[in-house]
Amino acid sequence: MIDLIGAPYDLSGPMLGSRIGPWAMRLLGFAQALRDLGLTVNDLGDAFPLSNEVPSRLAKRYAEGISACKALRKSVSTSLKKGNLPVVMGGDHSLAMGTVAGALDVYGDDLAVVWIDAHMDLNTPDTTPSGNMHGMPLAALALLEPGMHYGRAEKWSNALTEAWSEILADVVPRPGLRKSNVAWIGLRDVDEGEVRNQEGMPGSLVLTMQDIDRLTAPGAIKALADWTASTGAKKLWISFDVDALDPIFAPGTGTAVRGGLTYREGHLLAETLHEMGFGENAPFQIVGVDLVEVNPLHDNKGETARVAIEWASSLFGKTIMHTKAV
Ligand SMILES: [Mn+2]
Repeated sequence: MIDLIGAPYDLSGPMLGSRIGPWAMRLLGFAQALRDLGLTVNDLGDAFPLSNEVPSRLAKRYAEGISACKALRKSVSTSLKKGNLPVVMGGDHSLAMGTVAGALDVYGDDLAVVWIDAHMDLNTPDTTPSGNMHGMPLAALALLEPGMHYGRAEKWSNALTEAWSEILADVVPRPGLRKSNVAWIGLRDVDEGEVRNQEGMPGSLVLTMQDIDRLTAPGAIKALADWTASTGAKKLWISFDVDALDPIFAPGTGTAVRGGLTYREGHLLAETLHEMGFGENAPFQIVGVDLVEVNPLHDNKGETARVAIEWASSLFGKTIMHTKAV
């Protein structure tokens, strides 16, 4: 059974609007699209209330993000313990600190994360160029301590440093996500500090858009399958940021970067992940999914919410000739 969970929070990115992403996906028929595949779908509603406030103080924004992540951690671990498959609709990508934390509560070292995104989201408070927490969730999940890369002292530092300590202490369960158990796909906008942080994560896999161009999509998918086997992990969390897709196909998102996955490259990836992660003979088990950074306020007639629904349908087994999941 699929548990749909809304996560209406968007204060960790530069642009407001993804807090209503879950509602755009609901109104465009996400649950029904999955039911049409023969799946049982339960929409649990939102993990925390949708707010119409826009606090100006950074400390308040971070505090709301932390409480959103705590609520999600609980919703996700509850869903997993029931044997269900949580699909979390964001919201911005900082929410993955909560969703993956919930999966870590249940699976620990057996969990690996496939991060499909234009960005690494691996900044620590000392490397972030923006102070935006949606660029930092993987660093928190891997419990990366701030280093001394830049010694930045911008205005966000104090509030961010405090929020970071709280996240590492209260949101992410020890010992955190194994540093080898992260694969990135679709990268094309990476910060210098993120590259250094990734150097401290041996065994993790980086597939940039250059890699996808050179290997082609099937070659990149083979590299992903080999990496997954190398981690020893059997449970996969798929964290899909719609900005992995080229802005031609997903214009409604906070930090669009051109040069992304084409519509079909994205779908081939979803279709192959389906084969890898579902069914009795599959080598791995997909245990949960994030669909984040759908921003209806910057969208073009609902295209981005629609493409997220279509991508998720492929992940859950829709193919061109067989619309029912197998
Ligand atoms: Mn992201």
